[in-house]
Amino acid sequence: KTICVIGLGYIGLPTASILATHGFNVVGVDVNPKVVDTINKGSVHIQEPGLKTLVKAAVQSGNLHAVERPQAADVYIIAVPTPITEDKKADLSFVRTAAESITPLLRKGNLVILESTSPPGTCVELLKPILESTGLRAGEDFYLAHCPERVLPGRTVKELIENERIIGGINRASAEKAAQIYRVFVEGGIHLTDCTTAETVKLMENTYRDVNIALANELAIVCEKLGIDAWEVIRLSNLHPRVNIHLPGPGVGGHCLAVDPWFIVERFPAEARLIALGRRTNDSMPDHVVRRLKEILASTKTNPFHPSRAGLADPSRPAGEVEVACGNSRTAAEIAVTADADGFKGDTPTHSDQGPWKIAVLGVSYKGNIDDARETPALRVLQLLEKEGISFSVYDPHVRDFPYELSTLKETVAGADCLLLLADHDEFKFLHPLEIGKLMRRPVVFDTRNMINTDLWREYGFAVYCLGRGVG
Ligand code: SAJ
Repeated sequence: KTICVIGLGYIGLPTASILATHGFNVVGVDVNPKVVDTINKGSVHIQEPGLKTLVKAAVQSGNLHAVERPQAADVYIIAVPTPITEDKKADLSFVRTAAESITPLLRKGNLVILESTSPPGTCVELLKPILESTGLRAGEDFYLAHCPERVLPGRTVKELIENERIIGGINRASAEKAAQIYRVFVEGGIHLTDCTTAETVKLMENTYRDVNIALANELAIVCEKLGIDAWEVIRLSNLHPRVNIHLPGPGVGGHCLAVDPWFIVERFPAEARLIALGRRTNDSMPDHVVRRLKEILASTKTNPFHPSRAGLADPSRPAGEVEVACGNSRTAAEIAVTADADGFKGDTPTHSDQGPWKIAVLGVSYKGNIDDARETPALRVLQLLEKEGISFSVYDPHVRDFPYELSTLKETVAGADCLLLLADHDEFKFLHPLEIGKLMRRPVVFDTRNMINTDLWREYGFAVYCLGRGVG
């Protein structure tokens, strides 16, 4: 069988390669000649664990060949992007173009599968009419199915094989035909349904996660005001057998969670109120991060107890041992509490360093351990910092392609007044406060992902702030 996979991105490329290594003759189509060229050389334009090896094996087997225009095949798989417009509407232009490029090639007995995440009704209302313009009837002359991709970036290759698959057919025969293809390489269960159900299942999976994260983010803000720790609240709540609260953070990014819920809201704005609110809550988190950061900087500026670089706290001194120095409107007791909670302990050197704040921003991909910065909340954070006139340097060990200049870790941290941790890359969990503190102007860290060991950083004199954790 010949399979034509249209779109060689995060989903199309691994899918095409897996099909090729399972004996299908695969033609991969991408409009970008550079991508086509890279793949035909057995290389990749996307970083994903195991992908390079897979693509190489597929190309070397002779079963995968990339081209710029679709070719006649038995099966067509559409795996193109379905982004969102400025006004939060699904942009289906790539799906439409892909479908139109198939029509001259469509023959009796062919199977067309849509993998791209799409608003409910896309198969029935958009794809079917375009393909039927050929005079062939969907479900009778050719088969049409929606098989949404559900793999987690960072684990794509593994999940492509292991995950359960939902296959929605325009009729039962179409779902069965599509299932025959996926059964060849999918080890998880395969579940047949109709097209619109499959579209909605996919959207609801990501919507569930997005709304759940919004709940966690709301909790984080409440806990900051309460002076308690949201991470502890979540950990303890999740010990309950029927509770699974997700984690707060600087916002929800990527091309899935930040996009897909809008596909439901777009069609049902009056009904999908909770979904829209969740989206807005998550979208507001970068604003919250910058607001909190400004508070931290303001308290850093006025706090007379801030340990200078040279005076990194002596860990042997008991916590809370602070001296009251110069004028401050707070009482000594209040200061002692804040100082203890913030990790301001030990010596009390004053500082007179003025000048603009400099923030060391660590991690700008939309989540940890990946190179993908699409729809990243970090971008919004940086834009807000820029607007506030707060200067910054950016370091990310994974991201290569980013609108702001990326620096080395050393350059980023040098002379900084605050470390702002945004993406939860594993590398950051092992940063040593002593090394980092030596380079910074002020040892202050604001961790938006609860990544670092607070006690350790405090031992080294850092003022540690965490999203969702009240300081009092
Ligand atoms: N995030 C939080 N708190 C959490 C979990 C995630 O703030 O507790 C943030 C992440 O930092 C990131 C965003 O949410 O910015 C999304 O990350 P993610 O890991 O939840 O998901 P994606 O976008 O990488 O992949 C999702 C997955 N969907 C589900 O788990 C239901 C994946 O399986 C889908 O295939 C993918 O969307 C997709 O393509 O739709």
